[in-house]
Amino acid sequence: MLLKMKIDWLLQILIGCGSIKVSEILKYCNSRCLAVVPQGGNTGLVGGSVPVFDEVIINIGSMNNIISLDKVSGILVCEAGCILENLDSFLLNEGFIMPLDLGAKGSCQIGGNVSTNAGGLRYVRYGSLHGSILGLEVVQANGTVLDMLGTIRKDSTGYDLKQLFIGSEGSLGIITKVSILTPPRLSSTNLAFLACKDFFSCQKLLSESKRKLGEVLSAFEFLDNQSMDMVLTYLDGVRNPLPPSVHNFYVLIETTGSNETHDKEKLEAFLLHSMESGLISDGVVAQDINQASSFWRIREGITEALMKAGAVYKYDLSLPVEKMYNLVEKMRIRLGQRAKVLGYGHLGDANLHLNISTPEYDDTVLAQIEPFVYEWTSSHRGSISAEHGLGLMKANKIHYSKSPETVELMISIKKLLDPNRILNPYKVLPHSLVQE
Ligand code: FAD
Ligand code: 2HG
Ligand code: ZN
Repeated sequence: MLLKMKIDWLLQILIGCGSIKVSEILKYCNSRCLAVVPQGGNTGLVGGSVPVFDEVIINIGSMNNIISLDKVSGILVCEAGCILENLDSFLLNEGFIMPLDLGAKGSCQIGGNVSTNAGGLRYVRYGSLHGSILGLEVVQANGTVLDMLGTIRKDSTGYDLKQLFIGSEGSLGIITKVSILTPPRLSSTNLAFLACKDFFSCQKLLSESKRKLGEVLSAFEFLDNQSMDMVLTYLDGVRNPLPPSVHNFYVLIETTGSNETHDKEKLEAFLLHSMESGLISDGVVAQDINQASSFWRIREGITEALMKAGAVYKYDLSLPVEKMYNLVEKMRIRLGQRAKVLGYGHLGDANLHLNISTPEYDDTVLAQIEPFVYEWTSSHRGSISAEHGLGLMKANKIHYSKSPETVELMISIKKLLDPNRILNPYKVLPHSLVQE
């Protein structure tokens, strides 16, 4: 009964949600030591947005207003519950685009994107949210509303505190408003879908494309043959745009620029040269937007195909490009016929998505994968989470990427900002250390 009253009260407060309402909820929860889970579009891949026990979920999806767009600078200010794709559609009409794009764009929210420090397909061009986010409004655990909603590019007055909340996965505060620098929408986009015989050729193609397509390069993605098979097997209506042949790797190169003829000629000359030098074994350039979407569907559909295939063990790693695929091969040797091992990801940013698919979860398979995958990544000074965060699933693995002193400082910051530890418990940092 008491719980029902509590929930009714919270629901009432959420009607017509705003930062003041979020503040009231947090004040209430903090005073009673009730744990909360901030939730956006719930598309995260590490269990950050789901309650573990009896936490109160604060979903800010109804805070979805666009507040302003400066049409000269491209600075957009909006509420944190805006869906990424809706923001991109709004901007399209105004001559701008969002600096990030993900397969989950139809459901994920900008507040969730900022909280996970999401990367995605445009990272190679527009970089990290740590650069694009100009300001945030954040509600602290005790209900204090922090106005850091700057709309200027340059500001070196004191500590840049908003950076602490980018990638903190709801463990330090709830983001309620976002100010983001959006780039101009350029008129010409080209997309090539290419095949390479080995990973070394993919790597070489990347360095060549950075040199020769530099100013127009807007995405550089790769998938291996096993990822292609997965998509062809589990997704309806998807086909390989290249004639049947044994291709070990596929690469998508997108260019975005302002001069249709120049950009197309530049890409075609690059592809011809790469074909002649043997870096590319086959390829096709999208002739219209529908064909381009069908190419993207292959790359963006891998996560969905994997979910349909059965159990999946997911790893999101930053590694030196030249070492990256060695891990996939090592994993295949370790697992043999017991699992399908897929390697794909944002090659332009040296971000590997290593996914291991089995008919069902199996502890003996897991024992072959972990801790090996983390130890190997750590030994190459990589990151065990390039863009998905640590959430619940990887909170205890943080030491593979961060030194003990760094983790200790993070825990001190957590305790300072959230002394009652009500914000997203069990996530990001090892729970036992936060509770000490
Ligand atoms: P949620 O999943 O709801 O939450 C994620 C975390 O942020 C949780 O810890 C939550 O507590 C916290 N949070 C959410 N909103 C707030 C808020 N307002 N204030 C404070 N904390 C908050 N990720 C990439 O980086 N790159 C990709 O290319 C990519 N592609 C994807 C493709 C698919 C098909 C899927 C399913 C996921 C993909 N993801 C990708 C992962 C996911 O979409 C991103 O992590 C996304 O940024 C999460 O946003 P969300 O709104 O769904 O957040
Ligand atoms: C992608 O780039 C996403 O497609 C999801 O980050 C990766 O499912 C994954 O492992
Ligand atoms: Zn990704």
